[in-house]
Amino acid sequence: MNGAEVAIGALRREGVRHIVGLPGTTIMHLIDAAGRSPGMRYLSVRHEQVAAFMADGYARAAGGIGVCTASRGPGAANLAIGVHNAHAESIPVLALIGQVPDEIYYREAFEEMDLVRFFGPITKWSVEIHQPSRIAELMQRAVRTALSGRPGPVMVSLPLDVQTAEAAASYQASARPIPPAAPTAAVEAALARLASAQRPVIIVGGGVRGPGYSAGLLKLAGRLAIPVVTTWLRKNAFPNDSPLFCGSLGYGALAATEDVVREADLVLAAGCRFSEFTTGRWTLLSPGTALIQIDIDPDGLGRTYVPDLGICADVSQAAQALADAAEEAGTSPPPGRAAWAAAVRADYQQQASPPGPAPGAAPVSSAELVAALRTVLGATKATLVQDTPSLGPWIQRYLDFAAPDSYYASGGGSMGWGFPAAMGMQLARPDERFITVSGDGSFWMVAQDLETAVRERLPVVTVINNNFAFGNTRDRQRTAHDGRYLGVFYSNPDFAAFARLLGAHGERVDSGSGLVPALERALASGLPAVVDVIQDRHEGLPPGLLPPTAR
Ligand SMILES: Cc1ncc(C[n+]2csc(CCOP(=O)(O)OP(=O)(O)O)c2C)c(N)n1
Ligand SMILES: [Mg+2]
Repeated sequence: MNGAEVAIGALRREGVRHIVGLPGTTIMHLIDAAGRSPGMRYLSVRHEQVAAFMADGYARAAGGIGVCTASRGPGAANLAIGVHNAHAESIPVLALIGQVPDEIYYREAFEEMDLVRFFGPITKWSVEIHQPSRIAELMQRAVRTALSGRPGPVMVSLPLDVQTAEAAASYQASARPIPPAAPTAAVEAALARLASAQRPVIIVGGGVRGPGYSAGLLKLAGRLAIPVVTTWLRKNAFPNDSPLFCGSLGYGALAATEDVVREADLVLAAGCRFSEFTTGRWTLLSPGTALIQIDIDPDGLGRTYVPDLGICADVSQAAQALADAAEEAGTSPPPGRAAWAAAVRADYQQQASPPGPAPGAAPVSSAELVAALRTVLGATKATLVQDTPSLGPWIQRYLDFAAPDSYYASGGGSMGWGFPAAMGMQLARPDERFITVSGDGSFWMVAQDLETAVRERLPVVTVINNNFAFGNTRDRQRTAHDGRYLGVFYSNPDFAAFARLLGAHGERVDSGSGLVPALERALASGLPAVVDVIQDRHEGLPPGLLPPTAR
């Protein structure tokens, strides 16, 4: 076998069945080996950022690793945005990159680039393999590293002559480490505090990983009548129809959601890293609020808020242990807590009822768009993938997700993540439907890959909230630069016609009443589809909300 075949064989042994990339001299052997590997599907995209975002979406929806590939230099640089985003979001992505042959390295060879240094700060591990005999070992370790503990992206660079060299297929067993469990003493101490607190709250974050909801968290919150909020963009980490759910924190959070944390005497942080947005720049927790923090990563414990009790454990396991201990001990909430929790939820529900569409304000208002999405998602059980900046807070506030794994959003900040991520999710869950919502600026960064969606039969429905503007940045100029608009308005092509030109389904919607039928037709077409929703140039955030830090 050659090195490329050994590398692909190692990925196969780790369960990888999809590789997304864009060809280039230094990865042709890898692509060839993938094509000849039974059950392995290789797909080319039209820009490497799309490959990385697809791998990210695949990883999220499959609950495993997503693999993307690119050639050295320019290909690698194009891939980097998606690797950065995966790093910011702890998503297990493997970036497999071809490198100039070792025999000509360090001479500024064509497209030569120090890949290990370039990717070092944006990966969990960055490695270049120089010995053909070590390919299997290091590839398998790369997969384990990406998936274990706090997950994250890994970059593996394979010089061309290492790929073509004779190599030994010395694979290892595919074992995953058993995640750490909460020690009994910690469980008992945490339970005692949770049982006696007056106004406790659980903050659930991305450390609680699917598929499915955490049964332990559901049982714990229910048994002890503890309100639950989620971190920014993780609204689907807890069922939104639970009588204990009180919204999601972060940019655009409702006051009722923030208040339940501000007024808490005890916070249980379950897989929550206390990000800048979730905590409103670290202003959310009140002095004197006691903190129990559970995190799989010891480095995450106390990084920003120092807990009174820090437990290094798998979050779902620890929650289950707490719930079981409460059951065994017959622990019940103190008198009055259930009534208080119900009142907190009622407050939240009142604020979460969406405002009516602003009459005549725009061709299609964001309120109308959110209402249409609610109708269509409810009827079709499609999964929502949120890309868009300005519509994000509308979704966060006014759309509920009651089924597990039915909503994904990215807090890494990369425009253009949504559509490719949804394509990756579609690869992972081919029998389900995915609707992605993108800003027009964001969609146009990745629009060329509608061709990929058509070619590879990935029937993602993309809804564009088309305000002919970088709306989020426009709002900064409105609020922080006295309305001196520069570089934020532009024209767009007819996105629906563009979609049809590529063989996709395309529709333009310029009235609120046209939304639901258009979305239904887009789903029924069975094709990749674009629904271009025309909005006012100034349509954007919910009333009164400013972009973060633009005040
Ligand atoms: C790759 C990238 N470039 C720039 C930014 C900065 N940025 C954040 S939001 C935004 C505008 C987004 O415009 P659009 O996608 O049309 O969404 P809208 O706010 O108009 O709904 C920009 C430029 C970013 N987040 N990511
Ligand atoms: Mg826009």
